[in-house]
Amino acid sequence: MAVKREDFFRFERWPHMFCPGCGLGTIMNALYFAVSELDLDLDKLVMVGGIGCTGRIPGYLNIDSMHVTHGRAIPVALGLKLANPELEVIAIGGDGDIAGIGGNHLIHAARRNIDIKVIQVTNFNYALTGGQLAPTTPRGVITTTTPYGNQEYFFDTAELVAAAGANWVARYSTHDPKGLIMGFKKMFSHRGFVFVEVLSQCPVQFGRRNKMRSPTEVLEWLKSRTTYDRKKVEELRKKIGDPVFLLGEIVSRDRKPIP
Ligand SMILES: Cc1ncc(C[n+]2csc(CCOP(=O)(O)OP(=O)(O)O)c2C)c(N)n1
Ligand code: SF4
Repeated sequence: MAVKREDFFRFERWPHMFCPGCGLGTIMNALYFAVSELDLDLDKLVMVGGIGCTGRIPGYLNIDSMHVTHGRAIPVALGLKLANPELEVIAIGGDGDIAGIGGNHLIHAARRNIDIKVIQVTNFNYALTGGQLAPTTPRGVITTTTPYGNQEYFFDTAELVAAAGANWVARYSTHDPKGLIMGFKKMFSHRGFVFVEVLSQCPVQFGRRNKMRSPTEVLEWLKSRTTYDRKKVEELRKKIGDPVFLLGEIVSRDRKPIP
């Protein structure tokens, strides 16, 4: 490992605020393995987090970072990139942050093919504020604002961003940490607008309201509803109904990025 763990994490800020069994720890760790194995220059890496459990991640990393208002991580990341194109800028946030309140920034940054990376952690609810409905909440799911089950259809954010024009879009899940590390490594090899959606377990706000009382039950749920094989998506959907998610690379283009 080229980058040492103690150089990547701000251990002085430990213990972190994530609940036991939360997928965000797996995601931070996978990011560490990717950065370390690629031996990336930490002085060139910048991360912008929005508001939410996910948005706290940059604060635990020993790189320059910004904690900005809810939904606005992408425009701030864009400003950083325009000010210094040498930087590798990553915006990170929850599904509410990136696809909900920040959804318009997301689709237009993808359309413009801005040279930044966005990581959306999809835990199917607004976790930090108590488990409300998100645009990614599947139908039938119980949240604090849908106590009788969600009636609405959900965004497949990765497909949305692919359609909006991003250069590289992929999706991974915390039930497969090795796949996630590989995905983060690939993410750094692409330029232009790069979007990685990570399906993740929120056992506290999402799991326990939906008869999944332990983190492993949510991980099993994720495993049962995902496949890396595009041909199997429809087959699986017919068998168990939505949500079903394709994992791995969803789109790969080589359009000239801005800036
Ligand atoms: C403008 C604004 N609206 C609402 C909020 C309240 N708020 C804080 S975090 C959040 C949602 C968190 O959910 P998500 O973005 O999915 O992140 P998670 O906590 O699930 O990681 C909301 C609605 C806020 N801080 N600012
Ligand atoms: S509320 Fe959910 S997403 Fe937030 S730290 Fe706890 S388990 Fe993780």
